[in-house]
Amino acid sequence: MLEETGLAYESHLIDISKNESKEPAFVSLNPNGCIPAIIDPAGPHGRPIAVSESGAILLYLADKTGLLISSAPVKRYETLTWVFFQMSAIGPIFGQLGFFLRMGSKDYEDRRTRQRFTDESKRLLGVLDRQLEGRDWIVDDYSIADIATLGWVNALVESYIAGAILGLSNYSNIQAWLGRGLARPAVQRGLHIPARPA
Ligand SMILES: N[C@@H](CCC(=O)N[C@@H](CS)C(=O)NCC(=O)O)C(=O)O
Repeated sequence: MLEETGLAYESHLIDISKNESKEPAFVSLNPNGCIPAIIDPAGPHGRPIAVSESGAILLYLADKTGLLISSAPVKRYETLTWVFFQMSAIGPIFGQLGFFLRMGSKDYEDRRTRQRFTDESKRLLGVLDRQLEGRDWIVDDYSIADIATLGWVNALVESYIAGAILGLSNYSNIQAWLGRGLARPAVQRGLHIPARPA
């Protein structure tokens, strides 16, 4: 989002595997101790503001710049619907799938949990695929709904290696949308910011 809007910013690497998001300095930005969080030194009334929860951050930056969300009420709420769909469903379910497939798989022998999150992830992919039928982007023009969602779908493939398990190639609208999203220069830059240690 920061790359798309062209806003000046400084990035900070927070290593959640070392619990850095649970340290007091970070928790002062997000009481829930989860990345991402931002501080805008030039917030409303010229005062600094901390914003956490990626949906709130995206909306904050969209409102600040007047970019990536329509100002027309119907399109604005349609965009927010899909942002909330990511926050309430895609993010939590894909995140749990990733946990049970990769990070936590050795600690959980019962495969029913993994199956549950696989099935639910497929259902959610179906919802997204149907929304993308006949559209380049989730709500007509590229928006914060796409930015919110692209990262999670990309993580299914790149981080969780779940493309085959989920039959991702069957969701042709998602495949095309993901390709369009990843072809955006701002997305390509953003995927590598902040740089990870080798
Ligand atoms: N709904 C939150 C989810 C944030 C979230 O789950 N962040 C994870 C990484 S993807 C995290 O910081 N986990 C650290 C932890 O749980 O210790 C958002 O969209 O910002």
